[in-house]
Parts: sequence; C-alpha cells; structure tokens
Amino acid sequence: NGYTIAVVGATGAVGTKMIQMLEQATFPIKSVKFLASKRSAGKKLLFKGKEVEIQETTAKSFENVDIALFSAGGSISKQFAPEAVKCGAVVIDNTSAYRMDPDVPLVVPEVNEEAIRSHKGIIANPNCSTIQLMVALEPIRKQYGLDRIIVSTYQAVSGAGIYAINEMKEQAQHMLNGEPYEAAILPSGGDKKHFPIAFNALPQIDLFAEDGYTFEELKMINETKKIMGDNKIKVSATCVRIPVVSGHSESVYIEVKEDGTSVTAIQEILRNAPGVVLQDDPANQIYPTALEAEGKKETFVGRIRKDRDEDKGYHMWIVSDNLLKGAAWNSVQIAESLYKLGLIKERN
Ligand code: A2P
Ligand code: 11C
Repeated sequence: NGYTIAVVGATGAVGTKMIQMLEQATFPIKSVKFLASKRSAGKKLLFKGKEVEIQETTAKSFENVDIALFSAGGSISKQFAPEAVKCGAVVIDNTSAYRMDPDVPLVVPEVNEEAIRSHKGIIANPNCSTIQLMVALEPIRKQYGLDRIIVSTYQAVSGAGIYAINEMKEQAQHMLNGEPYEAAILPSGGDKKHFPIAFNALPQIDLFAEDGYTFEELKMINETKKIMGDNKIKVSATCVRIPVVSGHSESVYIEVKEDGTSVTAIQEILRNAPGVVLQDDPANQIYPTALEAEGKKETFVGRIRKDRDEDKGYHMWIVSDNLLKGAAWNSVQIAESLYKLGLIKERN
C-alpha cells in the first residue's frame, strides 16, 4: 500500500531534486513514475537505490497516479496537468502556468497550508524567489502587519535549468583560459539577445512585460499578494541573475504597520518561525550565504537592521536553496500536507 507518485521533468534541475526529496518523504510511496521527454525515454534514474526507467510523458502516463509533481516548463503543465487530473491525480505544479488562476491554491505550507483544502485537482508551487520571501516575512506580517515590501534579488543560475548551469561553467572556464566564449541561453532563452553570466550580473530574469518590469518581478509581486491574501500590500521587485549555481539571495526592505517594533523583537519572531533559521550576528560575521544554504531545506535570514530614516522600516538578507525550498522541497511538502490533512485517498 501507499501512493503512486509521478515526476514530470524528472531529468531536469528541479526534477532530480524532487526525486531526492521524495526519497525523504514521510508519506507511504508504493511506486514512482519518472516522466520526461522522448529524448530521455529508456534511460534510468535511481529511487531509493533501485533503477527506475524514464518514460515519455503522454496523456496515458497518469493512469493510477495519485500525485503528479510537474516541473517540465509551463507549456508541458498546460498540456498534461488536465490529463493527470482527469485520471484522478492531484497535480502539484512547479511552473507558472496556473499560479494566478483563482481556482488554483498557491501554497507555501508554512504560510497557507489550509489553502490546499480548496483544490480542484491542481495546486501551484510559487516561484522560488517568492517562496523564501514568504517564509521569512509572513511571521512578521502576522505579528505586526506589513505595508510595503521592496526586494532586490541575487538569483542563482540553476533557476534557469541545467543548460544554464552548464553555460555558466563553460563560460567561466573559457574566460579563465582567455578563450572566446558564447552566450546562448541567459538572461532568457526566449529573448533576442544573450549575455555572459560568468563574472557578471544580469538585471533581467525572464522576458520583459509592460512598464519595464520582467515577468520574474511581476511573479514576485502578484504571487506575494495572493499568498498573503492581501491585495493592498505594496510590493516591488528587481530581479538580478548572478553567477552562483544554487541559492537565491534577497535584499529585502519592509515597512511594518505597528509602532514600537524593534530589531530584537523581529529576531525573536524569526527565531521561532517554522522553516526559518536566524543567522544574524554581525559582530561575529554571522549572516546567510548562498553556498552555505545549498542543500538545505530552510530559509536563512540575517542582517536585520532598522532603516535609519523610517521608524517602521527594516532591512534584511534572505537566502534559500532555490531548487529545494524554492521548488522541489516545497512541492513535496505540499504532498506531505495533502497526506497529513487526509486529502489524498489510497486507491484499491
Ligand atoms: P528531457 O531531459 O527529456 O529533455 P530543466 O528545467 O533543468 O531544463 O529541465 C527541463 C525538464 O523538462 C527535463 O526533465 C526535460 O526532459 C523535461 N521536458 C522537456 N521537454 C519535455 C516534453 N516535451 N515532455 C516532457 N518533459 C519534457
Ligand atoms: C529563476 N525563478 O530563478 C526562476 C525560475 O516561474 O517557476 C522559476 C520560474 C518559475 O530563473
């Protein structure tokens, strides 16, 4: 007994981490199905030490699947998530395809786990840079209210997939050797121009939308309002890609609603917040870094300080592994929540 779990995009940067996170899941797993494109069909991946053959994703792939984790890009989710739902599976979708759909809960379990009760077959996993922001800020919002959030991100290349990681490593090697190098993917595979990411910082993630914001920035803005359930909260974002493999970092400015707050009180809130690790001791150079966060499931917060002019303003530095809490772990955590809340029935 137990559940049948499918991973769509099993060979990708996030999919491979989903498999690792499923190995650590506490709900019973009867079998797994690893799905990808035709190119990968027949290759094998390990699950708990046993080989599992990768299959091509088709509408038929979801027969008898209880939970399907999707991370193969938005168009694959659009194409196959409804098929999975028709087969009776609950879809946990890591792409942006359904996040803003009013019928689809957008969930960070530490923040709004109960929202999964209203799902109609699809539950959306937020964007990685949104998730870590929510884990750190929701406990402060609950206590003091939040008027405004301004975030600047320093995002890892793995957010753009395996090919982008390879591109960065090859560019770095060529640059160090004084050889010619190419840029073919970043800042966005879908845009006209490409720039090197090695030894660089690119102020563009995803394509540009109207009024000068990128879609990554708009995702952070819109998803924050949906997850916090507050359309009035003021949110702005500037998203930047930096040459780090894994671990998104964020410089965050907030304005709380309440008077009389302090750095020590906010530190205390975060010390006790689920999924947060406080690393905030500047005198001893203790603060979060991307390298240290890599491979960990928590969100790390440090550099908390009061704005020098605005009494209700605070600055902080928030870091998390974008492939784990930002993607694979949050998705598996949603599956754990479905199990814990009794929302997923075993088939006979
Ligand atoms: P494949 O390896 O067979 O191409 P990343 O985000 O790291 O680039 O990974 C993308 C994931 O999406 C991979 O697992 C990739 O599988 C999968 N994928 C790409 N195209 C398809 C498709 N047409 N059907 C199913 N999965 C796909
Ligand atoms: C990045 N945040 O770092 C993106 C990746 O909407 O799921 C995830 C894009 C998304 O490039």
